[in-house]
Amino acid sequence: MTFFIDAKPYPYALPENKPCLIVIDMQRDFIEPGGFGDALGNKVELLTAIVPTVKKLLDGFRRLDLPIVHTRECHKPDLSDCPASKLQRGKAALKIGDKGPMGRILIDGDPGNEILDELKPLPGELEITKPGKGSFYATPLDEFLKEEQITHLIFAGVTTEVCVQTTMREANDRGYECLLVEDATESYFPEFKRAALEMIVAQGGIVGWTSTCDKTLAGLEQAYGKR
Ligand code: TIU
Repeated sequence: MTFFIDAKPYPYALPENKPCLIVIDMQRDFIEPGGFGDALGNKVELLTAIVPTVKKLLDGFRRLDLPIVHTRECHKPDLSDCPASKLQRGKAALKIGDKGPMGRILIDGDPGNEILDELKPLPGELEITKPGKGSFYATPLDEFLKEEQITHLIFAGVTTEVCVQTTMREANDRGYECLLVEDATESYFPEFKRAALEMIVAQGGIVGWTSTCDKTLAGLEQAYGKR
């Protein structure tokens, strides 16, 4: 019997093997004042609104014993993995590697790069560091998913039209069936979030599906809950 998540543009069929939750970049750099997002001139407080929903999604996946991957956008302390184009782009108040109130901006191991306390990975959950906006570029993500025979990915995190959408597009091209949880993702630009969600489901789901946290958990509970 096939179970579904009520989704746009049509119901998302759940696989026999378990789907994986990918939580993108819920790190202090993007969500708290004094980080990279703030240095780029963004209103970071917009992003805090989704923290309880991302937590609810994490709790649901944990309860059902479904796999979870967390990502962090960051660079090595010597910046050897940061292209000059990324370092020099724009008029950031603080550039990548500069010292800010939470340590060096977007550097692996510095306090600002940590995932928010409420959403910290638990033992057994994979945490991936990534130098790009996409989560497949220069990371072991594809290898891990193939090893685990995972075919379906459910996405949450920030920001919708940057790291989340880039990762979904990378995943879609690699053959994964992708669903984005619309109330567990956020952008500094509400109009970009709205447009990104529409782009994903347009043309019969050209990039994948979207649904809400409650509908996603209801579908997962039906498919993988104890019966
Ligand atoms: N600036 C912005 O919207 N996002 C990023 O730089 N990274 C992520 O989206 N994680």
